[in-house]
Amino acid sequence: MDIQILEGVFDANEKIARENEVLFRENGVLAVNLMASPGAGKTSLVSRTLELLSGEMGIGVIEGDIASSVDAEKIRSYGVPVVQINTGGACHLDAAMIREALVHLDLSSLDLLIIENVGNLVCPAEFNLGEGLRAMILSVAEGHDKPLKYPLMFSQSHVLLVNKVDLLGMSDFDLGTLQETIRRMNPGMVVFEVSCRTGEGLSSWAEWLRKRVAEYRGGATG
Ligand SMILES: Nc1nc2c(ncn2[C@@H]2O[C@H](COP(=O)(O)OP(=O)(O)O)[C@@H](O)[C@H]2O)c(=O)[nH]1
Ligand SMILES: [Mg+2]
Ligand SMILES: [Zn+2]
Repeated sequence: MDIQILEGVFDANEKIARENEVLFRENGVLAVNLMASPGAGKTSLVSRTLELLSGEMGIGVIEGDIASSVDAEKIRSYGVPVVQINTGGACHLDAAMIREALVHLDLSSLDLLIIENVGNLVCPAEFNLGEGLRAMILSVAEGHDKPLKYPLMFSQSHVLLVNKVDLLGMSDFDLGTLQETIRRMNPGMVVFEVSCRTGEGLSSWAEWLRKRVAEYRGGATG
């Protein structure tokens, strides 16, 4: 694609993203764009978050995948509204896909919408979906150097979950080095060290997210 066509694609996406954002605002729904590489633990984190928060607020989930509905079926077992998007080959979600998915959700009954993006550390960061919060996961198995190799996603996300900390003793992943890199690239980024396997660190994440939802709805801050 030449540069002009590419700019056209991004402009069109931005326009729809802003429309999505207005819908989220009007309905008081904090939309979280959850990004990570394949296997980092996105679906596991969505499941754990539902266990911790779905009893106290309305949560909906959009599952983005290139193919299949495996993840959506897992999430559906939690009894929350789930919409599957199959991108048919595309390696990221875009704002138009979200707009279509929103037709199938009753936004007025939701406080939080978690969007599991397609597993990919590159282009999901380039497509605004209209979300209120960009969250990403880096798992211990991927190595602590990934922010240097995929700077856009790490510098644009508001929150980073370092997942699979139960595996720290089995790898050369260095949390100190990662923290140092993040401080340089994105000093405002909030970092949680978690394990979706053992549950470690997840109550702090849930507590933080609860505050963000309340803030978005114009309630409590802090
Ligand atoms: N050891 C360990 N495995 C995990 C953890 N979180 C997820 N997994 C496993 O990692 C694999 C990929 O997880 P999944 O949630 O499907 O990742 P996704 O592709 O990013 O949605 C699965 O086998 C999970 O059971 C964790 O904290 N520790
Ligand atoms: Mg998944
Ligand atoms: Zn892509």
